Amino acid sequence: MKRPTLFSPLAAGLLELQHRVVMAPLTRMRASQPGNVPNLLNAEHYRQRATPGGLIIAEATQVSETGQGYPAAPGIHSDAQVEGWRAVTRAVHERGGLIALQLVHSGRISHSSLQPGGGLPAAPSAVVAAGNAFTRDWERASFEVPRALETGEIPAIVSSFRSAARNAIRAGFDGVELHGANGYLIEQFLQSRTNKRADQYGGSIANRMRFLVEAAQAVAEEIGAGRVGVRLSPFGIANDTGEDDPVPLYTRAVEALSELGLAYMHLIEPRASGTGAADISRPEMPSACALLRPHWRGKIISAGGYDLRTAQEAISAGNADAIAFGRLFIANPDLVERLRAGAPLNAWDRSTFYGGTAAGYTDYPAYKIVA
Ligand code: 8OZ
Repeated sequence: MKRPTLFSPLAAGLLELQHRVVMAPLTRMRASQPGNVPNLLNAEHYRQRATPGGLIIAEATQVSETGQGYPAAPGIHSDAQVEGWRAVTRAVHERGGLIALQLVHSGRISHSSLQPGGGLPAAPSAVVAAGNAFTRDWERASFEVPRALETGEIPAIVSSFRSAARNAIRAGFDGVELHGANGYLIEQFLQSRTNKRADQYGGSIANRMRFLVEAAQAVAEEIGAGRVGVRLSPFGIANDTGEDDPVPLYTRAVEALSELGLAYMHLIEPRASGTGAADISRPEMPSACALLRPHWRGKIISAGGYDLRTAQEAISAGNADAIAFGRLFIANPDLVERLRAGAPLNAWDRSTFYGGTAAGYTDYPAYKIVA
């Protein structure tokens, strides 16, 4: 059989891709206020980046009010949000593209100003993150010590992932991705530095991965496993995370998820910081997708600082089935065509990543061949 390239088709569960250049989920903090509602500018941003049979994973979207971690981050828990997202999915589908929604609960990576009633963010344990939150007024403030969730509160959070997935399908998404990476709630449960619980959700690896597996099961049951992906960052350090010994934890978690028959596993390589902060390079770290490939029976999307050459290499080496690009997709609305043509790429402007309007969002130029 001929080896696949970045431009070969791929079936990932029920998602039928015509090429393997995936748009990574990108937090841009541009939802309409009040209510964190996706709008027509957001629809235009995604429309520009849609290609026939190309998969877009839309930005981290909170499953509930308490799941919000950033100002103007969109949600998928209100009817207005479902309506707003409908315009986004319609715009992508009109161009023949596919779009999945990333579902997040931020846990401790939030701020009381973003929480209903100004309450403290909740997390598996009352362990504060180093660093700064974004407040509702776009200020930076030290993270607060989160409130530890009661065991009895956890089923409702699992249900909020389930209802968010149902809403995503109502809004026209082709699938959802659970955000289990970069230090948000699912990863807070997974990792021992943030999970000090003594109940069935803490302690052993089996217990720490319980929340992830329950959320994935609930969502798969709700919308069908073939429409569900999971994103993990086994060697990540974003948002003050980092497991001392990640290999046994992530091997077990990936093996358990593999049983569910999900559409894909999305792994972040330890080359990218994941927080939008400056780039990091940790060449001493192992490749997440190469390491976990033998433990996963479905498709793998790999993300983290790829360019055309390294993406092609990862696909042809068989370490990944598709490659997600983030910053390159921010700066190049026509990234897929540019990669296909080997055309030069626009540079990204970090100063317009978060918040604001069209500048740095929908005004990056497409490539023009100058005759
Ligand atoms: C950058 C800024 C804010 C949020 C992640 C959702 O790290 C994010 C995020 C990234 O996954």
